[in-house]
Amino acid sequence: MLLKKPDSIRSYEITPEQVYRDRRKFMQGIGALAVSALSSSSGVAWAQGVDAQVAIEYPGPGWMQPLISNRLRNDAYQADEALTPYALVTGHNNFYEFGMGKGDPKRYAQNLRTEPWTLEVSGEVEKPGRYQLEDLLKPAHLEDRVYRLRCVEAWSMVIPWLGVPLADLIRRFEPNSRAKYVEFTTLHDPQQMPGQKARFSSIDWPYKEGLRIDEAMHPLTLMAVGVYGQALPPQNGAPLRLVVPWKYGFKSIKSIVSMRFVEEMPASSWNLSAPQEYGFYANVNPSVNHPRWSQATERRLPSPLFNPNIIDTQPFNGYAEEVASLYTGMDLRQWY
Ligand SMILES: Nc1nc2c(c(=O)[nH]1)N[C@H]1C(S)=C(S)[C@@H](COP(=O)(O)O)O[C@H]1N2
Ligand SMILES: [Mo]
Repeated sequence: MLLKKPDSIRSYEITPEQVYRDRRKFMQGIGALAVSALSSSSGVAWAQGVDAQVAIEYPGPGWMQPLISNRLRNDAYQADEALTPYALVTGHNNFYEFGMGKGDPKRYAQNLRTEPWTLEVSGEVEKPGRYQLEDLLKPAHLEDRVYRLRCVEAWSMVIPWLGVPLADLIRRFEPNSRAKYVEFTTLHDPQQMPGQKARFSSIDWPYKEGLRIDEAMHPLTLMAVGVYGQALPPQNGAPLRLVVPWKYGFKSIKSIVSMRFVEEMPASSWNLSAPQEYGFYANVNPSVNHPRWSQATERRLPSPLFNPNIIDTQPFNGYAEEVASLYTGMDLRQWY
């Protein structure tokens, strides 16, 4: 997937030709949105480019606008695959805090208060504290990055995120040598998140996830604040969510309020709820099946019921060249 060396360019420095190429790719994805809205059961129509535009539905807070307009385009992270239409990226979600149906997050998350937003940083760092999202992002550079997202349920999408490399944030907190892992926690607010009130839930709230520090510092690991060139909608984990493209989607924790740097491997929600099914590492791996289904293939959305779009799943979701070396010497069957 790395076509060129990472080479960041400011949006305003892009040549007209690049803009055109970019725009065409973008429009192919967006066109799919317009078409699929009309005929979502057609497997052919969605691939045709239609010059439509994504409405700015989620402008985000005022302070985010200049950051969005000055964002960098990183040529290293553009996919040669059609983008998943905006309507699907923001309408087919897993965010159990708002219900278990794929349409529940969009239906029930719209009133989530995301401004102001505080990130609490604690544990093995020189600069712990309660950081305002605005203060964290202003010195950073937002980037557009197109990544595949592979859910453990065997469906996948191609998503143009907007975010900052997690490593850039972490360096500012100055982790010490005991910081071997990072634990992330989602907002816990049952008033706003009805799923957290459910009496019988597979998850012990709040949702937690974790990464090894070298995974967290890897250049592919992104903290997203937007998608399709605008702010993240609440259903996608506004205002701050992790994106780890070589791992199953459940590692990409949403609406993060805390990062804790620790010495021991932290607990993670899905691992706690079903340890035989969901490991801590959760690297996408077509040769290690889920106990209840195969992981060898995936449904690349949109995937119409009567004309399913089934493709082979790639080791590390196609990012093996970049990340396989993080796991040398590890038995990936044992460390699933
Ligand atoms: N807090 C929280 N984060 C979460 C989830 C969740 O239920 N709660 N679901 C995960 C799963 S299973 C997936 S596949 C991705 C989906 O992200 P998307 O809805 O933006 O596509 O979010 C992940 N992050
Ligand atoms: Mo998922």
